[in-house]
Amino acid sequence: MKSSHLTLGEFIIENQKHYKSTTGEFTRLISSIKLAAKVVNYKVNKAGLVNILGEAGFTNIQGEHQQKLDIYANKVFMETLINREIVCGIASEEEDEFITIKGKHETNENKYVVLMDPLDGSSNIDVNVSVGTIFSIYRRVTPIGTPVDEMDFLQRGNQQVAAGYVVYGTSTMLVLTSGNGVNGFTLNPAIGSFYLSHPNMKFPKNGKIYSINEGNYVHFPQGVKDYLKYCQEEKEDRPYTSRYIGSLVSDFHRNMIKGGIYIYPTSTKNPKGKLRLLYECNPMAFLAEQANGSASDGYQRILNIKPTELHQRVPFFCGSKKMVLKAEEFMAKYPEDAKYNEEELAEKK
Ligand code: P6P
Repeated sequence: MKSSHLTLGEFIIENQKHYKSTTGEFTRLISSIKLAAKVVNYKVNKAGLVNILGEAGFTNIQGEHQQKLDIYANKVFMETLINREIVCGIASEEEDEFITIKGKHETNENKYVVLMDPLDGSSNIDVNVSVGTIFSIYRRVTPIGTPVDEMDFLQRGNQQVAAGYVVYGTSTMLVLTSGNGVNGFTLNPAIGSFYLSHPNMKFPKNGKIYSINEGNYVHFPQGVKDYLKYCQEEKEDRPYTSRYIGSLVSDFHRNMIKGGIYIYPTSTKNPKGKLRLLYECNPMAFLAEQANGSASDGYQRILNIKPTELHQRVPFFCGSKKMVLKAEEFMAKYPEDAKYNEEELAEKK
C-alpha cells in the first residue's frame, strides 16, 4: 500500500515494533487521542459560528483567562481517555492537580500516563489564528494497580514514550513521535481519517526564521538581546526573517518545515519563562530532537531537566540545530542567567 495512503492506525500497525504496543494499549491510547482531536477540531472550526467564543469567566492555575474552548478541549480529551480506561493518570494545563483514573474494580492495570495542553494558543481563537493540542506520554514508575503518584508525572523528558501535537490550522494535522522519527498525518474531514502526509519530518540543520515576541525586548536577558541583534545584522546570510504568531504549535510546525528557531526566554515579566516544562517544552523538545533539531533552556538540554512541580515553567529555545547552538553561544556569555530556577531548587532541598 502506497505510504501516502496510510491512515494513522495502519501506520502504527505497519510500524508495530516501534510503537511499543505489546498489549495494544499504546495503539488504543493513540486512537483515543485521534478521536478527541477530531471532536475538538470540529468545535474549533465551528467556533466562529456558535456562541462558544470569548472568556468563560474562569481562570486556570496559571492565572490565565480560560477561553470556553480551552475548557471544552480539556473536557473532551479527559473524557475520551477516562471513558476508554487506557491510562492510569492524566495531567493537564487546565487542571490544578493530576487526575488518578480508577479502573472499574477500583484498580487500574494500565501503564501509561498522559500530560497535555489541551488547547495551546487559545487566545488566538477569536482572531481565527491556528491553535494546537500538545501531549506527552510516559510509562508510570509506580507499581501497576496502585493509584498514580506525582513522581509518575515528574519524569525527565528523556523518559517519554511518545509525544505529539495536533495543529488546527488551514488543515488539521497530528504530528507524532515514539522515538523513531517524526511523522505528520493530515485529517481528511470528509472521511474523518488522518492520512500520512509528512513522513519522516526533519528540521533543516539551519534556517533563517526566528520566532520570539520582540515586544518584550527590553525585558530579555542580555544573551537573547545579543542573539536578536545577530539575527538582524546585515551579512551575507542575514538579516533573518521574524515570524511569530503567538501559537507555539504553529510556529514550531512552520519552523520544522522551513527551518527556524522558536524562543520564549526568561524576562523580568516571566522570570522562569512562560512555557510549561511538562506538557509544552518536553513534548516539543522530544519531537524537535527526533526531527534532527534541538531544544534547550538556553544552557541545558530540555529533556535532561529534572521536573520539580507539575506546572513549572522553563525558558525554551527550540528548532534547527545550528540556530539553537548559535543562540546558546550568546547565552553562554552570561552564565548568571542560567540560574533562573535557583530558588525553586533551593526550596526543594
Ligand atoms: P506571548 C500561548 O499562550 C503560548 O503558550 C504559546 O503557544 C505562544 O507561543 C506563547 O504563549 C505566546 O506568548 O507572551 O508572546 O503572547
